[in-house]
Amino acid sequence: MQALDGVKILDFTHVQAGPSCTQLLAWFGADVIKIERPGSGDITRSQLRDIADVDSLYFTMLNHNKRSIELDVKSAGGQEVLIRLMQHCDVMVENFAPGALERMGFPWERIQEVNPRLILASIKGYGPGPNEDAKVYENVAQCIGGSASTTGFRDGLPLVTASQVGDAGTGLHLALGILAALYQRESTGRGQKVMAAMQDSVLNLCRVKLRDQQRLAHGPLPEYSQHGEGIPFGDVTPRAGNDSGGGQPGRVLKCKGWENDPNAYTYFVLQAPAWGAICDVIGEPDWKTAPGYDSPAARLDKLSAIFERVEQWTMERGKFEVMEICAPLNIPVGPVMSSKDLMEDPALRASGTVVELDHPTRGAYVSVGNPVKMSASHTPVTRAPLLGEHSEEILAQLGYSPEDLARLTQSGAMGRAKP
Ligand code: CAO
Repeated sequence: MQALDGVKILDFTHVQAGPSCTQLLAWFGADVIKIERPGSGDITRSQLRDIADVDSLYFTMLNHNKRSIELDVKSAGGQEVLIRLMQHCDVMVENFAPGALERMGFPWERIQEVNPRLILASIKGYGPGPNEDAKVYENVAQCIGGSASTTGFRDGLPLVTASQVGDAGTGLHLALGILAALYQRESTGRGQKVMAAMQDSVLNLCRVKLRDQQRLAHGPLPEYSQHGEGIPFGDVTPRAGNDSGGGQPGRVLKCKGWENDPNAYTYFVLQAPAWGAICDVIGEPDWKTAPGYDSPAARLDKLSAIFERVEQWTMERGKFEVMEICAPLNIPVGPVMSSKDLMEDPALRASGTVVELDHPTRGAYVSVGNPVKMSASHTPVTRAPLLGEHSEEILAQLGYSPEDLARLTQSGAMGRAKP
């Protein structure tokens, strides 16, 4: 039994933002039917390939637990099947460029005629306004949503982050909207349009930076290291480097081996309740009560010097050793984990957050499983489907006979017949 057993999703998504949303729903047990263009499918199948003629890791890591049907939705046969799928499903999820669904012949009014219970969930770059027709990709979303202007170092370029907050962040928001719409449908009996714009989703994730923008009107931001360095603030939220964005100061500090290992670092938070333990562990017990050190406010103007002292201590220890010493003392630290560290982490393997799967053409591959754990809805992660792997099975489920299948295949609506 899974939480979304019985929920049927027409997955009309591509690239990353949409597929990350429908993958979440699939993990919770929804039947996700991915419609793909005959012959080529989702563009990511062939992007960043590591093995020739084999579905890329890009695709195979974003489309777990789904079924794939090849369908040319612009052909007469394809439109016929699409309509039947719309009648069969509870939710249609899409992240085409603005207007694509209308050009396909399915504005919202028509969708409602086809199935008034169908929820239409869309990802677009921008919400309504002057840019609503613009195409948007991950890094563009990070720029337009306020992430890039506040990421990086003060004296460097705006930076994009590796976290896919534009794509997967928006996918998450959309998934939540879909579940809310499904819940509302329980009482109304009707579907509705659900839209998550990438700009809005990134902005929601950058909420604390809008907080800081307003705080600037009332004085400098003391937790930013530039304050301690005596550098005045301008009138926009500056890039904060690795400074903590919360009320507890934090920095990235070197650990043993940093000269040769790009990830031999730890994050270290000078959390106020842990101050005594921090002073003891780094060998500065007097700082616990010394004037100028004995309260978070008093420490603000010497944060850089304090972190330098802490770093002298961390530099003599490995990043995992720092964790082993500090975590039992309730000091919030965390090693800078490389992708390799994460792939090999036994706890993540044991919890199913990192999974190894077998794929018919690529063999074994490692992927990220469902990060959300539920006590009564287990998530077995299955590999991504091959292109059109479930076409026949899905058509049969929709009530099509073998003759219909032959007719649709012959018309080209389903791509070339499989040998
Ligand atoms: N059969 C027939 N036609 C199909 C089809 C199918 N199965 N699947 C898609 N198509 C067609 C669409 O109808 C559309 O045709 P038109 O241009 O004639 O309307 C076309 O293929 C592709 O649509 P697109 O414009 O969405 O694709 P693109 O590669 O040019 O743009 C992207 C990609 C991501 C920039 C754009 O889709 C977009 O802005 N999406 C919304 C925001 C978003 O999700 N961005 C994140 C992407 S992940 O990084």
